[in-house]
Amino acid sequence: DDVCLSVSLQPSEKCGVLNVTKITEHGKKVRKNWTSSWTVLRGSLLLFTKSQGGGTSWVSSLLLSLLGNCRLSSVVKPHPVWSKVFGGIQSKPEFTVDLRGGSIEWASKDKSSKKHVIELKTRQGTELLIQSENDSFVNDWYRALTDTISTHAWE
Ligand code: I3S
Repeated sequence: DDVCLSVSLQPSEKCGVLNVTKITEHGKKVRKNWTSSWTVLRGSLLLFTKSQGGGTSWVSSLLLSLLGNCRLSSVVKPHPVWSKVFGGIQSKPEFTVDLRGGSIEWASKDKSSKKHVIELKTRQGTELLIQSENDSFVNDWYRALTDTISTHAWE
């Protein structure tokens, strides 16, 4: 299982490993595909990067978290040296959602059999499930996402 860690640099910045699947895209239901994702919250954007292979993903996450640097793993292309050191993490986000105008709630039992599942709906008609076995970790994310949505409510 992935080790769950997160760091908060600014209130709007947070990162960690979460299980994620889309359930709806552009208003259309899609087949679930749970993946372990390195997840970064930056401003109103939530970025997901697929964690690669078992061990490396959490080791990289651990090191990145200890360094307190969310930036290494996404958007900004990491310096080649860092890429070598933290080889388990891809530099490009797999997908990004804009939280502005979105909504969040705890997923009902019929949405997933898993525990601690957040359901996130975007204004663009994408629905995601976000999950971790670690409940306090998921609670932190729930709070951060809720805060972000309300902070950007009038944009
Ligand atoms: O809501 P569902 O369709 O029961 O979700 C489960 C399936 O997507 C399943 O995949 P396949 O039906 O493609 O074999 C996944 O392996 C499960 O993880 C999904 O359910 P949970 O309850 O874990 O979200």
